[in-house]
Amino acid sequence: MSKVSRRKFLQTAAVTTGSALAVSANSVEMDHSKMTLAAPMDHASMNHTGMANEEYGSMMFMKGHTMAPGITIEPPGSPADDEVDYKQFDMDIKIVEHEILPGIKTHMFAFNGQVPGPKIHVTEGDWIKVNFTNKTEEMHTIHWHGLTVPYTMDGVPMVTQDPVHPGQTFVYRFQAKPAGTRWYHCHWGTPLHASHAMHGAFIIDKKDEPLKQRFPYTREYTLVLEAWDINFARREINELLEGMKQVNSLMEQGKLEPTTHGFFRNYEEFKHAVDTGKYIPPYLLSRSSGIPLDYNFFAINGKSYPATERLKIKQGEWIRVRLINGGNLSHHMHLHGHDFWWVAQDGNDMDMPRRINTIHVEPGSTYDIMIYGDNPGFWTFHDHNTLHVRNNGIYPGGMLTVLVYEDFKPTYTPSVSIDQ
Ligand SMILES: [Cu+2]
Repeated sequence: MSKVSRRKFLQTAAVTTGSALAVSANSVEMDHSKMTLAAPMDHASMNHTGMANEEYGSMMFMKGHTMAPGITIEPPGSPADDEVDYKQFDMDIKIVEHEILPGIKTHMFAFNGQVPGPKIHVTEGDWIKVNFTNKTEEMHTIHWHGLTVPYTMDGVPMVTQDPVHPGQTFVYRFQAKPAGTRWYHCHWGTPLHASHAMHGAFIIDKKDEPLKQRFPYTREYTLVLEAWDINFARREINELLEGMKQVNSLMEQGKLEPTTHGFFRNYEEFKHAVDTGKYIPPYLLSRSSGIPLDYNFFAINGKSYPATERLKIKQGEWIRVRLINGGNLSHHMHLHGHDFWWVAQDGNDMDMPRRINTIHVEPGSTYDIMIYGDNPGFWTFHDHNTLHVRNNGIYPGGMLTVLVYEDFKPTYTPSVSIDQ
């Protein structure tokens, strides 16, 4: 495939998978004076950047974008390199085979090959630069959830930026604020990408941590809670890749027509194509539409019980646990043998910490708790919706881990335990 045709393929494939949400999001750029019904795409109309001509270039992608392969995009919105001292992070996105627990491996989108993505841990006020390179054949972005970044860095495709195309690098630059437990996730194809499993923790420490005065914790854990339908993920990834293959083949035969393959200049043109039956939007097809997700694996930091990482504590020690819900379901995390202190929500310290033993963890939200080691033993910490404490329907499993006292000599252990 030539460079130009490859870019055209990727561009069109992006639109095909971008769906109508993208269309309506960009309807503010509608220009009635330029409306004509679509003609088949013509290679000669491509300019040197591989972008379709103005007629077709302004609809699905924001004005001024560039689509040259391998290019690095640095949008405005934060100080230049020589104005502040940036902490740099390189992030890429690939499809990896991830082992949820022994015997269960499945393909997922993964930042730097990890599920969840790498934890970014910085101090409030730090200047951050993330060089994000897309190593898949799908579109992606990164949204910085709960951070007050400039809008150009917010990572919402078709609203604040073009999606990051295969092979491209997009540079996110912003100041780390406000402090607290925050996170990041992909904002393209969110039901698949963000939950399966393009998400990770973004922890911002205060320079002087006031919570440490009341809760002098010496260790902390970050737990990203995940709910997966691995059959949905497999189906979606395969169908996306297959769809891109078909688009590629049609394009090479010169049979790819913009209005029949989801490449519109504005909302009116999109609506007209649907109303006249020229274009069938993806949400009318069988794909994921109409198929309720059937979550079958529940994980903490990428692993289901008994593969989950244990929490360690000593007698007389405070530990801090940061809970981040990276999935689409609600969880109710219950700790046996202890009341803990709920001290922060969405990264912000609560005026009045509350003493509880079960905490709701809603989609998109983060919660911080402090646990005091005053009851030596082995204590489970799990979602009290016990349907989520299963692996493919088999109990026990899923969203469960164990709080283990390190300096504890057990006086009794059961004869059969998968945990010992
Ligand atoms: Cu993505």
